[in-house]
Amino acid sequence: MATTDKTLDAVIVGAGFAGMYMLHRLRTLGFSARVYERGTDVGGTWYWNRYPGARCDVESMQYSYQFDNRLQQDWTWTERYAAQPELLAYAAHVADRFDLKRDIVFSTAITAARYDETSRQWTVSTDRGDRIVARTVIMATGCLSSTNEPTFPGRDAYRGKVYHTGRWPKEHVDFSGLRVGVIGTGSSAVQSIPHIAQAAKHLTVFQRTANYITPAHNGPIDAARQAAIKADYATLRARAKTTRNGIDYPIPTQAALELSAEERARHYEARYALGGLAFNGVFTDQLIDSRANELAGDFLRAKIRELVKDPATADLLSPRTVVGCKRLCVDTGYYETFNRDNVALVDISQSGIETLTATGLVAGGKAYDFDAIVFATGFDAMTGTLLRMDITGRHGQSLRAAWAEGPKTYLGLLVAGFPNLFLITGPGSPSVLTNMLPSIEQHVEWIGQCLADARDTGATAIEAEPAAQEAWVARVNEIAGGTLFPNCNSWYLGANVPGKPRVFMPYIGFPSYVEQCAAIAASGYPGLSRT
Ligand code: NA7
Repeated sequence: MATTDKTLDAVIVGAGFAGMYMLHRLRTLGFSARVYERGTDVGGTWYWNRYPGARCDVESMQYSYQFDNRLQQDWTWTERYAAQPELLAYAAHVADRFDLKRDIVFSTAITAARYDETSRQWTVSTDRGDRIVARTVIMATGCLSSTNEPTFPGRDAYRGKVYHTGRWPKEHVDFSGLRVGVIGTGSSAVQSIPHIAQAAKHLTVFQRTANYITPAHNGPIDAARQAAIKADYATLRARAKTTRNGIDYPIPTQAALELSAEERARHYEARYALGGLAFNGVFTDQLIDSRANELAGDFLRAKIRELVKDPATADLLSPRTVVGCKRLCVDTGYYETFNRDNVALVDISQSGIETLTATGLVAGGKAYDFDAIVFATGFDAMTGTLLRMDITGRHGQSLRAAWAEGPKTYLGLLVAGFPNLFLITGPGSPSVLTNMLPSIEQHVEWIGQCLADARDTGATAIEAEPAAQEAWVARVNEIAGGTLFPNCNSWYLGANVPGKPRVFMPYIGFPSYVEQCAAIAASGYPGLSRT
């Protein structure tokens, strides 16, 4: 077992976009820091999600760092929505450009972190037996980094190949000539299914819940448009920060229920033509009033009937849930895939997957044989990775115990009882309801400032006060309660993982969140004890 001889100012867990920028920021502020990453390279979510068709659902010109103007001017995106290889290349470029890798330890997972009240330091343990002592631990562990792998009976009996979209192999997976089953119809399935269908001899898709899907309208980025954005990038970046999700889309100004059917249809068509997540905000009442939401659902269901030839399949693909309550999926050719002769859709909403067998699986009492099964079953989102580590704060309290009824944080950044532990895009912050890159940057900059301010005042322990945390958790819930977001079994609520507490985790509203964080920093950090 190796123990590092020097106490670091900070250990950062994860070398995705959050961990990379955190390292750069801390260096700039004069702190010593080291990143630990379980993968063999940088990229985080884009390192693991290599499945065919993996692509960001936020436009490239916006899903990118803005902290360094030369970086955003120099980098050229090729497509409107970047595919996984391009995002990984971007991450590698950033790592090289800022010489980050000399402070990143790869192929090493953090298994535990324990706070010592006397020394006011954390001891962090790795799966390689190392122990690192640091004043601060910063969890840059991502919101979708622990896969959700349902424990179907017979899982060990199955003799074919098994893949999970969130842990896709680095090597090319060749489905040609194979009978393939895909379990799940969320974003990862929606993106990968058209590609798998093209290669496979036959593809069977097992759907528990139909999701709302809008078209990406992806394609090459026009060079003139890219140049125009770069000529005034600051304006686009600033405008994006005024929207609820930190993405520069037209802000809705009218309520669906105030308009005639014809006027509404015009708005829906315009947003559908724009494509992607823009459809979340066609009208001001869409995510607040269920009657308005139902109208948006009617529009999307009509689109499915236009795209899918077989009426029974179109009906099965038509969601009955709240539009936007689960994250909208953004597709290229998903619905059209169900017009192919080699693709079948199986409804498992009633039966679920009953069991895996040596040769396939059983659902709805029927046996299916497969050469390969793809789990597109998502993630133990937002808390999974944090709780899989053994994190122990003051008085020997574990994070698992502190969060037994659901995650509790102050600003999504700090946890009472866990001094000097920071979360980037943690539960209680806007995170997954926003464009992750500006959310990451805002958190990294706030944490850097908070640490620098503590250094200036000589404080060595920074901790959320329990009352401030309680008030924050109540605020997050109150805001969510005023919307339709909690009205379905989404991973925002933890509802996709059996036994997980049902608590709405993200804070809704990027601009008001940023404002509050800035006000707290400017007024001496009320809600935090700094000693
Ligand atoms: P998602 O969106 O959580 O989708 C997972 C899918 O897997 C979804 O259709 C689930 O059905 C299905 N699922 C999960 N567990 C089971 C079981 N036990 N049986 C059958 N089907 C199951 O994950 P993704 O990876 O697609 O996307 C995650 C995010 O990544 C996405 O929101 C984007 O932000 C990018 P359910 O809907 O729960 O009934």
